[in-house]
Amino acid sequence: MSSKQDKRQRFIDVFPGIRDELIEYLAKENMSREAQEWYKNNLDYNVPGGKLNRGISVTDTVEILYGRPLDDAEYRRAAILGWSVELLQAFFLVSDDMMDQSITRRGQPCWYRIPKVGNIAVNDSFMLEAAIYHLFRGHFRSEPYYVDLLDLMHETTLQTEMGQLVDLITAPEDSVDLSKFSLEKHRFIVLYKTAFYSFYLPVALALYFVSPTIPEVASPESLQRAKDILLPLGEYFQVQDDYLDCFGTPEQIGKIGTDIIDNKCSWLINVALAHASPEQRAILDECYGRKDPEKEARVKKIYWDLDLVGKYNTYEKDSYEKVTGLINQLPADGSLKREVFTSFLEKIYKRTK
Ligand code: GPP
Ligand code: MG
Ligand code: MG
Ligand code: MG
Repeated sequence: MSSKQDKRQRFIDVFPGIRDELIEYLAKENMSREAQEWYKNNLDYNVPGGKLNRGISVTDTVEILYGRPLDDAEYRRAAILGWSVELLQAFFLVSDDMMDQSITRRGQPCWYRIPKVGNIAVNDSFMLEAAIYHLFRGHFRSEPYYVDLLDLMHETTLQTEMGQLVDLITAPEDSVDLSKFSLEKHRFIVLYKTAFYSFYLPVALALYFVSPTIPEVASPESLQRAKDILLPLGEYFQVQDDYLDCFGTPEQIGKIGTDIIDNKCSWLINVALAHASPEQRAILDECYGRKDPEKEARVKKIYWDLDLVGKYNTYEKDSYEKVTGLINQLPADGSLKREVFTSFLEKIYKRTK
C-alpha cells in the first residue's frame, strides 16, 4: 500500500490535465487569452489547495471495492470523479466565503478579496460548478451510469444549498436571538450543508463508477446502507469544523474563524447555552454575533470557562465509537466493504486542520 503522501501526489498529478482540458474548451470557443488566463487562475487558486480528503476518497473507495491497485488509465478516470467533488467544494467555498465575509481560506486571502476579483467571484464560482458537468460529459457520457452521476451531483448540490440557506437565515446579521438555536437545528444544518456533499457524494460516485463490474454495490439498498454510515460521519466532521473555527489556530486550519461574529448556529454555542449559568447567559446574549473583537473574546472566555474543549473531546470519542459501531453492523463478507468507511473515518479522526 502506498504512503499517504504518494497517494496525495498521484491524485494531484491528475489535476493539470483536467485544468488544461477545461482551458482548451474555452480556447476552442474563441475565448480571449485574457479570459483563458482568468479561468486558469480561478482553477489554480481555488481547486487544488485543500486537504483533498473528499477527492482522494473517491479513488481510495474504487481501489478498496476492486480489491486491487488501479492502472494509470483507470486511476485517471476515477480521479476525474474525485476532482469533480473538489470542484464542487471550490464552488461552495468561493461563494461561502463571500456570504460569511471570511478573510482567509487555505492560508491565503479568500478569492473575492483579491482586489481585481471582487464580485466577479460569483461568476467564477459558477464556472467551477459548470466544469463538473463539462468533465462528466467528456469522460462518462457513454457510461450506463451517466445519468446516475448527473442526478447524484444535482441532488447533492440542492441539499447543500438547502443547508446553506438554513445556516444563513438562522444567523441574521442584525438581530441576535440565541433562543432560536438548538442542537436539533444545528444537526439539520450540518447534515445538509456538509454531510451529503463531503461524505455521501464521494463514496456514491465511486459506487456508480464500479457498478458495471460490481452491480450489487450500487443497488438502492447498498447506497442507503452507505448513506446511513456516511451522514453521521459527516455530522461529526462539521462539529470538528465548528470546534476548530474557535479553537484551531489560523496557521493550522488556514482560515480565520468567523462563527461567533457571524452569529452562527455552531455546535459550540449550542453546548455553551446548555451549560451556561444565568450570568454567563447574559454575557452570551450581549456579546454573541456582534462585529466587535472584544465581545468575541468574551464569548471565547466563556467557552474556555465551560470547558468546551473537554466536552468536545468527549463528543469526538463518542462519535468515533458510534460510527465504528455502525460500520461493524455491515455484513463482513458483503460487497460494500467495511474498509471504505474505516479509511474515511481514519482520515478525519482527531483532525486539527
Ligand atoms: C461549511 O460551512 C459548508 C459549506 C462550505 C457549504 C457551503 C454551501 C454553499 C451552497 C455555498 P462553513 O461556513 O462552516 O465552512 P468554513 O468554516 O470552511 O467557512
Ligand atoms: Mg458558511
Ligand atoms: Mg464559511
Ligand atoms: Mg466553519
